[in-house]
Amino acid sequence: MADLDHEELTPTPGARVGKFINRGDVRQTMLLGLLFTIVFVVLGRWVYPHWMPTVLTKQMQANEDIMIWFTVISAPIAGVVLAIAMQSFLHMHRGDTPPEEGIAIRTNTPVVIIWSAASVVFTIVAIVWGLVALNTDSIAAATDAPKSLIVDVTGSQWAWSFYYPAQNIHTHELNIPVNQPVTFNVISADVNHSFWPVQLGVKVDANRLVTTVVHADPSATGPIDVKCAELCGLYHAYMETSGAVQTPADFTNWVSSIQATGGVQQ
Ligand SMILES: [Cu+2]
Repeated sequence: MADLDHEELTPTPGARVGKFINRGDVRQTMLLGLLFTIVFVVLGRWVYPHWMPTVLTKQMQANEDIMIWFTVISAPIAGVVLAIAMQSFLHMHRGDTPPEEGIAIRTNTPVVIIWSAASVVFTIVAIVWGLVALNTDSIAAATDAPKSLIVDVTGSQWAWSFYYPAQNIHTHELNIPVNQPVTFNVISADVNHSFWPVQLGVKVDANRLVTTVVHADPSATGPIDVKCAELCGLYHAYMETSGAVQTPADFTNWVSSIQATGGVQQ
């Protein structure tokens, strides 16, 4: 071991990296890492999206895109970590005799530099991506504001209620027409809640005395699940309702049917 120690102390990082990469177990781990990476990329890009909620708005599409691409970007990290874990598990020490001590591991400057630079790049990509998405959304919301359908949303322990000012109807179902931007003015009647119409891809706090505003652009028809995403008391988990993104004709019929019964949904 004395010789090895002496050899490892020699400051020749290039030669050490070469020797390291030529080791059988290291090559095996890299190969496993590559295989796992491919598996995670295939799962993240083509399998997981089938388990995500239906995309009914541009916002939900953006959310799912970011989840898919971040899964793909992080696949090599998960792949290499799993490969190292698998390699350690398969070659774990068996028996009574303790194994010989391994060679000393010291800082490897090229690895530290590559790793730090890669982390910085990933972080900048995430920040810029988020800021661009936020900005695009704000611009779209401002442009769409005049033609938006307005829905006033009230959270209370433990139900959601909706008021459509232009239609003058009160409902407990959230129906909206496709291809028309919608603006939700969200408030709470009591404690803090969080308004989460899952398939619309938006989620915003419902606070008492302060109205929060959120926009969505429905691009497809389909059912909506509305949930509360802020622990708000005993029946928080049951604070749910449903609704749908409908065709404009279906929406108009639905509005008329409620107006016909005095403007309050039964
Ligand atoms: Cu809640």
